[in-house]
Amino acid sequence: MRKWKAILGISSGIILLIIAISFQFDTPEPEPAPESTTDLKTTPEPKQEKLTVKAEADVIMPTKVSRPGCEETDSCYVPSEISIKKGDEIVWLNADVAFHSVTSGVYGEPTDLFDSGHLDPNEKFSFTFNESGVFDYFCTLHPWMDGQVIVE
Ligand SMILES: [Cu+2]
Repeated sequence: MRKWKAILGISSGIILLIIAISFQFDTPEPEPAPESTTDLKTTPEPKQEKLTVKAEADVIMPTKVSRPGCEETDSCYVPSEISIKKGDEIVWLNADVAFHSVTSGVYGEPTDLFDSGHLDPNEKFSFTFNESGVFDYFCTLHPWMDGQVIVE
């Protein structure tokens, strides 16, 4: 009888071993790492450059020139004196928060060459100089504001 028990014990041991091995084979393999080709290639959004209002200008009217003081440093129009060639255009920009004008002549004695009228903040005015000479201009609202265009 001992012999049978031993055989039974061995065989049951073998069965358990087989079960254990098969169980090991059944264990699911670790899932393969996601292939790099499946990466969603996100196309970078094109950088939208903000359209700056900062327009190109040759002469600007800076802030606070609606009060006297800028004439002391000659900075009511910047630059207050500009030299160009005949046929060139000058663009003025009102970079102030107040109205200004670009008017040919001197205060009290305007000439008929050009007059921007009242320029709103951020508004521009341009004029093409087709004659050579020295052209004074001023602001009709602020007597202390003056500038000069030299056309060669
Ligand atoms: Cu002004």
